[in-house]
Amino acid sequence: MGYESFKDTIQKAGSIIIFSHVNPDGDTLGTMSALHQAIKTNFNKDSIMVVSGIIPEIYHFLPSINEMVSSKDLDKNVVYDLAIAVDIAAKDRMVDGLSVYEKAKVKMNIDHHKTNNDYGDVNFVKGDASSAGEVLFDVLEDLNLKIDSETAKALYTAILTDTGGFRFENTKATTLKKASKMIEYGANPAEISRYCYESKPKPMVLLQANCLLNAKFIEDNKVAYVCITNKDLEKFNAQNDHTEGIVEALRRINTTEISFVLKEVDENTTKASLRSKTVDVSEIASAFNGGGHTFAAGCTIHKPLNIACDKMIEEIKKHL
Ligand SMILES: [Mn+2]
Repeated sequence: MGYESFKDTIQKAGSIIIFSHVNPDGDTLGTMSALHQAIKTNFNKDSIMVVSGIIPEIYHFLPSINEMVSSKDLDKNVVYDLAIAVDIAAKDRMVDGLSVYEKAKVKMNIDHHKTNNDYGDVNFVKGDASSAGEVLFDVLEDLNLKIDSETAKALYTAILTDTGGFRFENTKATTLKKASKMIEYGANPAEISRYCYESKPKPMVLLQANCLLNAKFIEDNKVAYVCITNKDLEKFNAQNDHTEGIVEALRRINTTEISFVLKEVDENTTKASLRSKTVDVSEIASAFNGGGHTFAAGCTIHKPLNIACDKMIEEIKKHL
């Protein structure tokens, strides 16, 4: 893959817009923040950063986070020279930003999901990279572009969070080497870990405790799951992004092979997150037109919560 096209494309662009995926996580936000910073430092150009959904409080420390705008507030008629998607497995995960992305003169795609089908004009997609942040780091390093301390901080956050704190299967020797370089470039690992892992809002912790107490176990405890209603959130004054981490907590149980969390979006829409230790859950998510990675995937099921739950269990049984 030639990285030169990254430089050329950015040099040619007068206006640049960057998109993160819906329900943004540390990778999509960190990579977007890093890219914005790198474009500013290396090309002296500004870029607009677009988010769909709420930015979790724990990521408010990321550089330029206050400059990020909601996809809802975008002027849908503006045609940008260059639109860049970061950490976006499938285009529809840009939600209401998609039309602006589609309209752009050149579309770039920076990602690490193996289900990504190279939907951009210029694609930097590596299915074996730990995170979109790692892909961007490779591009910047290969081109000898400057990675300042702010860029390094954001990239380190992307790698750290998508590897679950350097614990998941996607943590390779090369991943750690790159993280080490980011520390040399100015990222502070203790500070970033404190923000990402030791700064949970109280409603989030209480919601998680409640979900674990109400978790269900089937198939000889191989499958652990919980269904979360909007009422559950209200009870703890929790927000949608506060459900993050529950599916991992269920996988942590020694008998669990597959864990999943279903979250009511509205009366006919349910969001699903899946995790596993051995089974390829991206295949299960694909059955509902979702996607993701082998051990972490997600989808949206256009059914009420209880029906979505039956359908999910039915599908999982085919894969056990
Ligand atoms: Mn990612």
